[in-house]
Amino acid sequence: MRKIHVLIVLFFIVVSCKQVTQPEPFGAVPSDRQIEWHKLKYYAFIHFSPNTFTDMEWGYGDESPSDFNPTELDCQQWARVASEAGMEGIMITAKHHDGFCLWPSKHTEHSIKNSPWKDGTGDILMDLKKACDEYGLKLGMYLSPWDRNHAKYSTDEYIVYYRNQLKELLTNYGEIFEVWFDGANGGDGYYGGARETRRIDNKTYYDWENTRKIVRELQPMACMFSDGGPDIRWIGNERGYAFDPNWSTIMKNSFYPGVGGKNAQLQSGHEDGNSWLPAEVNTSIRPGWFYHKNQDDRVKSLNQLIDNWYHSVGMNGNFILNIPPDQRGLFHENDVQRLMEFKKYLDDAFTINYAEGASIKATNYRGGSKKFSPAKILDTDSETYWATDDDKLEGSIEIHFGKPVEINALLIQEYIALGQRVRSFTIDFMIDGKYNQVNKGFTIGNRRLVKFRTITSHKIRINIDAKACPLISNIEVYRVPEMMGSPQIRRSKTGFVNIRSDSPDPVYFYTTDGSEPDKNSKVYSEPFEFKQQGIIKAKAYINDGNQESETVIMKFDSPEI
Ligand code: FUL
Repeated sequence: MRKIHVLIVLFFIVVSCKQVTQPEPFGAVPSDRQIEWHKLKYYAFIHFSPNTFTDMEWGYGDESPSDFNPTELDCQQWARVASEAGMEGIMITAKHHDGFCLWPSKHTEHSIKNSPWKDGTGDILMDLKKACDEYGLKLGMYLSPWDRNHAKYSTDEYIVYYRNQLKELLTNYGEIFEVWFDGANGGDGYYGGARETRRIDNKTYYDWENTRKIVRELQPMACMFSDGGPDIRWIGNERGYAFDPNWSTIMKNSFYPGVGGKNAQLQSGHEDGNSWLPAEVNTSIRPGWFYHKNQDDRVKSLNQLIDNWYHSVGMNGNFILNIPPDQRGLFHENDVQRLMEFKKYLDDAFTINYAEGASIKATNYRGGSKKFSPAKILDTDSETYWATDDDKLEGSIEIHFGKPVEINALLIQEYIALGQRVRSFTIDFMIDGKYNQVNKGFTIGNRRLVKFRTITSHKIRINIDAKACPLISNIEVYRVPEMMGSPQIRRSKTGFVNIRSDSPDPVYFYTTDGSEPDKNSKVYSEPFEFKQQGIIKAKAYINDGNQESETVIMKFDSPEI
C-alpha cells in the first residue's frame, strides 16, 4: 500500500515538473538595440538653425553664419523642461537641410564657429550632451543627408564629407541612442554659389549600406531612423498619428530614405514582413518644425497632444515631439506650459492601475505550467508573459476586479522579443451577468492603449486572435480623465462618413434626418455609408453623458462617385 502511495506521489511530482518549452520565435523579431528602443516612449525633437532667425522652414543654404545669434541659449533649460515633461531623450538637428552645423565641424566653415554666439567658440552639441547627462536624458543626432549649402552636393566628394560629419557626431558626444536620416531631398539650393537644382537618386547616391556601417561601428546600440530604417521607420505622416493596424514588421529592402509613394505601407507596416522595423511617430508642437513668432499662439492644444499620445505610444509606436527653441535659444513659455499640462494629464491618467491586485484567468495556458500562467500578465516583470499552447491561436483573458470599478482605458503589451503575433482583439465588460463588447482592434505589438467609453463593471474579458500562440506580458486598466472635443464630420470620396475630434474620449451621437442629436440618437462607432444629399448632425458626450459639446452640422451634396 505504502509503495503505491509513494508511486502516486512520484507520478505527480514528475507530471508537475514536466518541461514545458518556451514558445518558438514567430516571424521577424527585434534586435537587442531595437528592444532597448522599444523600452522608450516619448522624447523631444529640436529644430534649431539659422531658420530660427530668418523665419524659414527650409533655409536655401546661403544664410550667413552671423544670422545665428541666440541671446540666451540655454541647453539646460531644454533638458530640464524635457525631463519635467516626462521625456526620455532629445534628438537635435545637428545639421538641417540648410547645411549649417550646430557644432564646430572640422570639415566646413558653415557652422557656429563663424557665428557671433560665444564669439564662435561654442559647441551646442557639447552643451546639450552635458545637459542631457545631468538630467539623465538620451541624446540623438539628426544629420540631414540633403545639404543645400555644400558646393559638392550630388558628387562623391559630398558623401565623404557627410560621412566625416557623421563620424564627428558619433565620436565626440558620448552615447547616441538614435540617428535620424531624413528622406527630404528638394533639389534646388545655394550649393556653394551655384544656385541651381541638383537631383540625386535617393536610393543609390548616399550608398546607405556603407554609410550605415559607420553608425554600427561607432555606436553599435544606436538605432537608425529613416523611411527604410534599418532599425526604426517613419510612420508615413508628420501629424503624429499611427493607426490600427500597426505592424512592427515590413518587407526588407523595399524602403530607403526618401523612398516616396509608400506612406500607406509605412503607416501600417506589413503583416507578414520579413524584417522588424517598428514605427516612430513624429510631429511638432507647433505648425512649423522651426520657431516662428507668428505661431506663438498656435501651440497644439492639450486635447490634440492627448490624441497624439493614444495614436503613438498607444498605437505600437514611440512619440517624438518637436519643440523649437526661439530666437533667445529657449523653449517658449507657451510650449513649456502646454508640455506641463500634458504631463499632468498623463500623471493623473495613468497612476491608479485597477488591474493591480485583481485576479486573472485565461481559457488556456501553455502546458498548464505556472511559468506561462495568466498571473504573469499582472506581475511587474516585463520578461514574463502568458502564453497558450502552440495550437491555441485564440484565447481569452478574464480580469476580475473583486468589486465594480469605473474604467475607460486599457494598456496591453505583447512579449515582442518573440515576434508580433496578435492580429485582432476585442474587449468585453460584464454587465447584468452578460459580457458586452466595449471596443475592438487589430494589432497590439509592444504597446497598445485602448480608450473606450467609461463603464462600471467588476469583470472584463480580452479575447485574442493571433497568428501564433499569443504571448501577453502586461495589462493595465485605468479610469482616465475625459476631454471634450468638438466633432468633425467628413465624407470620403467613396461616400463614407467619419466622425471624430481632436480628443480620444467623446462618444458621438448623430442623426441623418436633420433632427437634433441627443443620447437616444445613433451612436457613432465606425464610418458609415451616406451617399445621398442631406444633413448630418453630431454631438459629443463625455463623463457618462453629463457633459455635451455643441451640435456640429454638415450639409452634403451627392458625391461624384
Ligand atoms: C522633414 C523635413 O523636411 C522637415 O524640415 C523636418 O525636419 C521633418 C522632421 O522632416 O522631412
